[in-house]
Amino acid sequence: MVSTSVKACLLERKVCIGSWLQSASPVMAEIMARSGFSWLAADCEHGDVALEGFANQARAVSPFPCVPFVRVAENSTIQIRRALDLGAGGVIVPLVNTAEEAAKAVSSAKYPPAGVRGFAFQRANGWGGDFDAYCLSANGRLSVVVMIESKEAVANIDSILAVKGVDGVFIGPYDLSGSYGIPGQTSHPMVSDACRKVSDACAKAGKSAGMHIVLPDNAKVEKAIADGFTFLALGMDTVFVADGAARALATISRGTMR
Ligand code: 3PY
Ligand code: MG
Repeated sequence: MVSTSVKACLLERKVCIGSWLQSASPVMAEIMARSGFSWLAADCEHGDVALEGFANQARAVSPFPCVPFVRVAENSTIQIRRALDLGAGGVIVPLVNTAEEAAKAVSSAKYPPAGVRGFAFQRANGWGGDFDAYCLSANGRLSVVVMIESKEAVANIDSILAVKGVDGVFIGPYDLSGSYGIPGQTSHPMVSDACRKVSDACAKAGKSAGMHIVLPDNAKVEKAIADGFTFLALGMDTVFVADGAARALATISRGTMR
């Protein structure tokens, strides 16, 4: 059910472009999958996307080569288990600050003996129809990406990356800027230095570095790739709609409205 190509990109540090779903809309998910994103993350940390909403988004993207991810609400064994049970191809776990927290995220995502994920007939295994095959392959196929969004996480980056089963890390630029006392200043040198430290550590550890470019433009995306970031989320459904609406309205000149 889930394409493995995103996992391969993570393991091979290849550029892989996804985006973000801030709304619970399966329509947005379908349109964005159709437009060619390799992965889409349903944001269950912020906003109103509940796991039920994610399941419908996963159904909407299933005809396309697009892997549904969940950014879970928190580093919780049950949240991670439920996201994967509903068919997530991977989880993005927010606010992971230490190797112990990274190990908890990995363990939550893996069936025993590697971890503590529980077994159930669920959407991910065709409601039991593909149970055996799914359970045998899930640990190797599903992705675990942990978010680096604090000073503490940056300080601990080498030990976080050393945790077996962490497929990559993902910078949350806004929380990171907040943690450095410069909220919202995602281009501030302190944030750039932190990003460089994370990307250098990833290169050394052979793991993928990712980031969310919430308001993408050519320069930001090219810089991120040049800086070694490969697992990139560009924009989000809500921003795309707002941009399109503003562009449409901008075509109306003042004269036309008179
Ligand atoms: C952040 O910038 O903190 C994020 O989590 C973006 O997704
Ligand atoms: Mg964040």
